[in-house]
Amino acid sequence: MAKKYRIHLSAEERDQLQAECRFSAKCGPMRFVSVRLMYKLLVLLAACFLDVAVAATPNILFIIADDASRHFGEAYGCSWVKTPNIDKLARSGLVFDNAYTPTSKCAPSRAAILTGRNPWQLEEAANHQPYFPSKFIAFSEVLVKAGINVGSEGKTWGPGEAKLADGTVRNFGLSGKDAKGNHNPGEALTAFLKAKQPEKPFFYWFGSHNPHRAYKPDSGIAAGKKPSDIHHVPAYWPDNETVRKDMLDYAVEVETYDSEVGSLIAALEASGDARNTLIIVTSDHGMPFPRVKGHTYDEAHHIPFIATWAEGIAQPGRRVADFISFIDLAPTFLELFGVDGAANGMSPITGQSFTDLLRNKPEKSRDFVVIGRERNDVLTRPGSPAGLGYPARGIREGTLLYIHNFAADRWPCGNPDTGFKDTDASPTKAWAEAAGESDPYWQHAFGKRPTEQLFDIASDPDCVKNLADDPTFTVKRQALHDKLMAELKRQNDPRVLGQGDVFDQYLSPRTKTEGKPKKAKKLKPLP
Ligand SMILES: [Ca+2]
Repeated sequence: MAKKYRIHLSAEERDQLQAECRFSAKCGPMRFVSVRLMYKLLVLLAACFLDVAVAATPNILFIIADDASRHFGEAYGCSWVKTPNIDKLARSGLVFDNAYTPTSKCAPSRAAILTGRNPWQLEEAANHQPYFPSKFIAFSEVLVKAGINVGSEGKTWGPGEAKLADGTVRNFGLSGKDAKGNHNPGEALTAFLKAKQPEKPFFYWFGSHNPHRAYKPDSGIAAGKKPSDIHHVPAYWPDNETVRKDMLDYAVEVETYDSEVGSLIAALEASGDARNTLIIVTSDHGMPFPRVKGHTYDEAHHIPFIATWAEGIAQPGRRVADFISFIDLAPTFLELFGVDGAANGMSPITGQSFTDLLRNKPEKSRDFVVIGRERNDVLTRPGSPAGLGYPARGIREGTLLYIHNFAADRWPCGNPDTGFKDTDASPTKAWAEAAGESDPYWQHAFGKRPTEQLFDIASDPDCVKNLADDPTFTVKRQALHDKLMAELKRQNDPRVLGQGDVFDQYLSPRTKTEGKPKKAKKLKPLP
C-alpha cells in the first residue's frame, strides 16, 4: 500500500501554493514560491523517494478532567493520589508548572478553550450556565469545516444552552455521546479511529465527569486510603477527619480519571496512531471544595497540564515554567492543523500558540496570565435574595497573584441566607457552614473580601496572607493593578469599560426553571 505523507504548511503558504497552482494551470510553469515553502516541498518530495519520516501534522487527543486540581501523583508530587497512567505520560512528555484557566467554573472555562478568548470577551458565555452566543465560533467547528476528523466523548462545553443562529442545538462540532458512569472511554475512541477518514488527521476530545461531585461518602477509606496519607490540608480548611475524608473521596475520583486516561492511551496505541498524536491531559479548573472551584485564588485556576507527542516534542521529560492559559489552546491546535480560525469566522483570538514550547525554542514572552470571574451562580441576579454575581479579575506574574474585587460589598458565594450556592455541597462546606460566621474557616470560605488582594504564591500557595496593605509591596501591587487594568482594557472587558453590570443582566437557561432560592438549612456545629 502506498505510504501517505503529510506536511504542515502555514495558512499563508497554502494560499500561496494554491495561487501558484491556479496560475501555472493557466499559464505554464510555476513563477515563484517562497524559499521556505520550496524547502518544505523538496523535503516532502525527498521523503516520498527515500521513504523517511517528515514532520507531519499531528493528531490531537485532548483529555480534560472535571474539577481536578494538580493532584496527579508523581507528575505533581502528590503521594495520596495514585495516577500511574498520567505519570507515564508526564515522564515521556512535558509537565507544565504554570498552566492556568482564566476562570474556575466549567462553562466559562470551557468557553475559553473553544474560542481562544477570555470569558469576559465572550458576552453571556462569561457566566456559568449561560446561553452561549452563536456569534462566537469554536476552533472545533472550524476543524470540522476544514475536513479534519473531529470526535468526542463525555463532557464538552456546559452546563448551559448553545444554539446556532437558526435555533438548532449546537454541539461545537463535538457530537460524541456524553457518557457518564463507569465505562471504558477507549472503546469510543477505537470506534472513532476506525471510522475516520484515513488521509486526514484527527482531533478527539474526551471530557471526563471526574472528579466532579457528588462523591460516595467514605469511598477513599473503602479504597484503602488513610486520612494520615494526606501530607497537606490547605490552611483555609480545618485539618480534621471530615475534611481529610472528603479529600480522600475526591482522590478516588481523580484516580478514576487516571484509569480513563489509561484506557484512551491503550486504544490510541492499538490504533498505531500514538507516536504522531499530541496528547494533552488537563482539568477545567480546581477541586470542588470551598474557596477553590469558582473562586479567584491560585488553587482554583492553577491547573494540571501534561503534553506528550513522541514525534513532535523536543527534549521530552522537561518541566515548563512558562505561563500558559486555556486561551492558548485554540491557536495552538489551529496552527498544528494549519487551519485559519479568522478566515473561518472565529472572533480574534487573545491567546497565543505554544508550539514553540513544544519545540523547546521559546519565541514569545509568557510571563503572566490574567484570570477572573463574573456570575458563577444563576441564583445571583438582579432582584434575587441571593444578591448579585461577584466580579473579580486577577493577574499572576512572577510569584505574585494580584486580585481586584470590583464589588467588595457583595458576598463571594451569594448571600449567607441563600446557602452559598456558588460553592458545591460537600462535607467540607457543611462543616464550614455549621462553624458559623465567627469561625475563621467560615470566613475563608464565604466571607467578604477587600477590594485588593495580593499573595506571594512561593511562600503562601494557599493565599491566606493578604499583602495588599504591606508597605513592602506597595510599588509592586500598584504595578500589577495597572498592568491588569491595561490588559483588560486592551481586551475590551466591559467590566473595566464602565459596562460591567451587563454580566448580571444576562439571562440563564436555568432562570426559567429555577424557583425561589431556598433558605439554607441550619446545621449543628460539627466536631
Ligand atoms: Ca468543572
